[in-house]
Parts: sequence; structure tokens; C-alpha cells
Amino acid sequence: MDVYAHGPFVVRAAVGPAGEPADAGPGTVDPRPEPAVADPAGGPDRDGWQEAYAEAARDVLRGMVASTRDPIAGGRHKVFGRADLAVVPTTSTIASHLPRAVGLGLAVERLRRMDTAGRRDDPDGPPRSPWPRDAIVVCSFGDASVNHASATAAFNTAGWYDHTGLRIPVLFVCEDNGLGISVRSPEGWVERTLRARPGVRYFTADGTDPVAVHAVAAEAAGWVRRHRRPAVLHLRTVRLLGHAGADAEQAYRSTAEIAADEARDPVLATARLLVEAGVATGEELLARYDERGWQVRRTAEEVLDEPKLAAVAEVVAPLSPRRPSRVAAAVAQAAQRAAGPDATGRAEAFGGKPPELAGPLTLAQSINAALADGMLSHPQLAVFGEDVAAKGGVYGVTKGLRERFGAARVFDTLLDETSVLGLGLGAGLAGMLPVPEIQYLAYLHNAEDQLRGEAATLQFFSQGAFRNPMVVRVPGLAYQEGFGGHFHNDNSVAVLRDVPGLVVAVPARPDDAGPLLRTCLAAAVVDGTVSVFLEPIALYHTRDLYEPGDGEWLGAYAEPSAWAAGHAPIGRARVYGVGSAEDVTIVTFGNGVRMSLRAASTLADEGIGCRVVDLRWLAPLPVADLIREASVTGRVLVVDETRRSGGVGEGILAALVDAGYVGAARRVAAVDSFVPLGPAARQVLVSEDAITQGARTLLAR
Ligand SMILES: Cc1ncc(C[n+]2csc(CCOP(=O)(O)OP(=O)(O)O)c2C)c(N)n1
Ligand SMILES: [Mg+2]
Repeated sequence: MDVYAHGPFVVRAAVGPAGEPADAGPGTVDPRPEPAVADPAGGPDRDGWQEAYAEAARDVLRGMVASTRDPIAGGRHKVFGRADLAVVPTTSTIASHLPRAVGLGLAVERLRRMDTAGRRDDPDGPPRSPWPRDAIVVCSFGDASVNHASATAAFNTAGWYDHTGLRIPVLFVCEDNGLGISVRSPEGWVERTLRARPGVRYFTADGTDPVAVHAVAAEAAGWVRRHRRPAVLHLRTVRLLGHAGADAEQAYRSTAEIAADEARDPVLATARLLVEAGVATGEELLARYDERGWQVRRTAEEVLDEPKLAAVAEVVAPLSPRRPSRVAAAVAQAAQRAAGPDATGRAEAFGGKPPELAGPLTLAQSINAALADGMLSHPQLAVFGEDVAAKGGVYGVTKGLRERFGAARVFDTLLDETSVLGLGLGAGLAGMLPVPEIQYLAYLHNAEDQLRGEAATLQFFSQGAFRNPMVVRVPGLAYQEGFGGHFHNDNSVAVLRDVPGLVVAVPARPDDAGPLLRTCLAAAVVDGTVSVFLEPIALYHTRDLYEPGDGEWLGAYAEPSAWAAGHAPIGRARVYGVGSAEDVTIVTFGNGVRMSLRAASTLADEGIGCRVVDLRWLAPLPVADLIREASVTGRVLVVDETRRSGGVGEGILAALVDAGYVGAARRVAAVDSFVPLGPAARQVLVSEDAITQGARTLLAR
């Protein structure tokens, strides 16, 4: 069994709940209720079946030869999937699709219950799941994969939600051939571990007996569909012809063992069944087998010379579509509704006092208000993560959202980052607009593959047929007073900046939080964009800029009628002029913006004028703004609170060089160290002094 054939897919309802088999429990069903193959030897349907077989073979072969006509990835990977059959493509990373499958199951159920009577993004109808109401999610994987952290996360999360009474209609199918490449699953282990999953019902069948498989699979799928609860179907089977083309299994399997597997070949078992039932003779079936073989070979020859991707633009076209004018239009549309027909509902949702009337806000309050507005503008938006609902977040950023919008849209998850993002992946696929939170930047690494390998690749591997729009909120970066140490002050974003297509936004000022968040949400809806919204924790509750009590780090929240004019497009910076603004261009983001503005004020007293460029977007970098602002002064000081190695500053300097910038440039950045506890943190982090010194050195050259 080729690992690429393991995948999640949504099974459309063919038979309503009333037509399904009775819940007799695993193993008690009659294994041979009726022939599984309706008309194997020919007859009226033969031409139709032949065409279907040929099409299936052609699909797979096109993927194998990287043909642009491959129906799912268009030549980008040999993934298995088809949009019209609701087969979601999977990546090569074993088990990484299982958290998404659980998320999809949760979302399919949740969408049935979500109040869709309110406002909508699509003027033609309320947000809806693209799947039928009684759809179930099916995902498959091998026996070795049951041990993977992503798989155990998925089983656990499905069971955890089941334990709480929430419904997740997902069927896990384990194809147990006893081997993971060359490593054997210990005898009995797969059954023992799969049977022991709390909240996940166990079904099993001999995978080499097609009739038994059909019967038990139908029973398992029927049970999941009827009860809307998770189950696992454990199919013991054989492995033929090694793991993959280059795998010489004779190196680790005896000839007798290989022969024993060949004797249990499911194709042989099917043939035996047909002969015993008098449907066909052995000779007829052999002839049929050869005919199919030739058919596949012919198809392979046909597709071999099909066109391949031949230009960069072609390769990256579906990677992360960007339609900035449509995104701007979506923001303007949301603004019009919020200011117009929805004004009363909005005022009510804010308890009679919308945030623009609440006076200047902190960064945390602005994000909270923008999230609430996001929930009003997008009825399919859901906020979830560890501690976001009852507590309102570790720093209060999501406070009050559950009370205002209900537990179906704002909910606490279990403590597992892989599952938090998996829920986001599935929810986005189901048509929701997920806004998951990873509690601290340092904990994203637990689950990074769900963003890098899954979220960011789905449009690429499906030519945009599937997408998982998402805005992942991540509190992070350093400089927290009184809460020290690396894990709560992680200052590295290298792991995010090189993920193709991923958008990374960093709001530094309260009055930027709303525009940046609205853009990320609109881009998710319009283009399926996956964004990370990186919130500088140390600025959450900061009020002052220059002097205690000056309130200059607070910001007014824009009223909806000002949203369109204040729109912040992806990849556009914000520039502050200090003094003459003619001498030095300081390029920075996050905590660096506040430190640089303070340093620029000191420098202005010395007669040095600075332009402070807040990048706002770390991916894609605002290259055009950067070059323009650098050229004005010819002296660039990069103030990068991330580390010297792999930090954002490297990207800024590279962008300047690539664009032919010939002026002077210097960089201040954090030391290549984890952030230590207490005052020692100042030894490794960028300081205001380092910024003023850096600017003076630039000018002294
Ligand atoms: C996370 C991850 N680690 C390693 C691999 C390399 N790899 C590909 S298939 C495979 C074995 C999978 O065995 P099993 O789950 O039993 O599936 P089977 O191939 O037997 O169907 C391994 C180790 C991978 N694709 N993904
Ligand atoms: Mg296996």
C-alpha cells in the first residue's frame, strides 16, 4: 500500500439514516449478507465501470508523471485527491492529516448548529458547510502511523470531545500491513492500542477478505453517520512489492514471509470468491486481469508525455492567491454593513457602547474590539484555543467574547497545539473562518507542521480546489516586565518567515491592530489566506510612549465609516517622521517601534532627524515601502528584536541589497541566545541605547 494513498475524505450521504444497518456492535454482523460486487464479469454496466476504472488509473498515473493535467495537484506532487469526489489531498507526512480530519468532523457538526440567520459574507446565502448534513469524515493511515504524535493527538482529541458530549463524525481507517517500511509492528500492538482509545469505537475486519471488509466498513460508517461519533476501522492486510519502488524488501523479510503475503493477496481472494460463486471462471478472470494491466500500461504511455509545469509563475499560481483590491473591497463592504444596516446590532453586541466611543484603547483592548467586530462581520468566524473562552485569554485579549457570541463560536480547546491548529484546518475546510490562538510563540513549535506542511500547502497541492483560511493569533516576542525567561519571551519568527505564502502580521500600535486584523480576516475569506497574527505581549497593556502618564501608546478605535480609508493592505508599512526625518531611516516592527520612536526623540534633540518605518508585515515584507524610505536618507538602521542569526533583519538587508540599495546600513539585533530570566534579559535584547548609538555611528561614517 503506497503511503500517498492514505488520505482524508468526506463521504457524501448515499443512504439516509433510516436505511443504515442496525447497530449490532462490532464483529456481530453477518460477514456475507450479499455479494459485494454487483456485476463483475460484465453486463449492462460494464462500459461505465470500464470508463471509471480507466479514469481512476489515469488520475493516479498523471500524478506520478507530474502532468499538469493531474486533476488535483496539477503536476506539483503525486498526491491523491479529487475535489469533485470530496477527496482532500494529503501530504507525504504520515498522520499529519488526522488532526485536520478531526477538525473537519467537529466543524461539520458545529455548522449544523451555528446560528446562520444573522449577517453573511455571501449575499446569496448564509455560511454553510459544503458537505451534506449527514456527511462523515473518513481518513486512512498505516499501522506504523498509529504511533505518530499527530495520530495520537487526533485519536485523543476525538475521544476528549466525545467524552464532553460533543459530536465528531470521523471514521479512522487503519490499513495494517504489519510494516512501516522495514520496521514491524509488534504482534497485537495495533489492535491493542486502537482498542484502548477512550471515546473511539473499535471495528475490525480481515482486510484480505473483500466481503467481510465491505460489511464491516458499511457497519462502521453507518454507526459513525448515525451516532455522529468517532470510530476506528482496523483492517489487517498484506504488503506486496515492498514499501516503494526503491525498497528491496528481501533485505529484511524472509522469502517465506513474502510468499505468505502473496498467498493472502486480496485480488486473489476476490478472484477465488467469484469462481466459487460461479460468477466467472479462472481463465476469464485471468484474461480480465491481463486486459486491465494492458489498459493501465497504455494509459501510462498516453500520459507520460503530457505537459509539465514549465514556468515559475505556473508553479506558484495556486500557492497563495493575492487579490488586494478584492480584499480592500471586502473590508469596505464589512464597514458599510457595520455602519449601516448592522449598526444597531453592533451597538447591542458592544453593550450600547461601541469601542470607538470608549476612549483611547490599549493594544489588548483594540485586538479584543477588532475580534468582536470580526465576529459580527463574519458569522462563520470562530475563536478557540487554550484558555480563550472562560478566562478570556492569559492576557484578557479574548475577554467577554464567549459571553457575547456564545460557546459555539468561542470555545476552550484541550491543551494540545497540534489539535488546536488541526481544528482550524478542518474548520476552514468546512467553510468556517477559524481564529485559533497558540498561547505563546514558543509553543507554536509543538505544532508547527500543521501550519507549514498542512495549512500552507493545501491550495498549492489542490490548485485552489480546497483551502483552509485561517488567522492564527500568537502572543509572543520579548520585553515582558515581571514574566521572564525564554518560553514567555520567545523572540524568533524564523520558522514562520520562510513558509511560502504564509502572511505574518505584527501590530505594534493599538490603532493598527484593527486594520491589520480586518485585512487578515478579509484575505482569509477572499483568497483563503493563512495568516499568523503575532501580538507583542509586552505592548498589550502599555499606555505611555515618552513619559509616564502621557498616554501616547493608546489609540482610538476607528469607527466603521473610517475602516475603508484606514485599510492596511498586506505588505504595506507605516512610516513615522521624527524631527527633520531626513537623516536616518530606522526599519523595525513590534517592540522595536516603541523603542525606536523613543530613541528617535532623543536623536531629534541632538538635531538628528529619523524616519521610523514600522514594517507591520514580516511576510511578505513591505519591500517597496522599505526601498523608498531607505533611499530618502541613504542611511538605514535595522532595529530587529529577533535574533541576529535567522532574524527578520537578515531579510530586510537582503531585500535592500536585492533592490540595488547602495547607501549605508547597520543592524542592531538580539544576541543569539535564549532570553534569560530577570535583568539578565537586557544583556541579550536590543535596547534604546543600542538604537541611538547605532544611528550616531551611521551618521559618523
Ligand atoms: C512524519 C513522517 N516520518 C517519516 C516518513 C517516511 N515514511 C514514509 S511511509 C513510512 C512508513 C509508514 O508505514 P505505515 O504507517 O505502516 O504505512 P504503510 O506504508 O505500511 O501503508 C515512513 C517511515 C514520513 N512520510 N512522514
Ligand atoms: Mg504499514
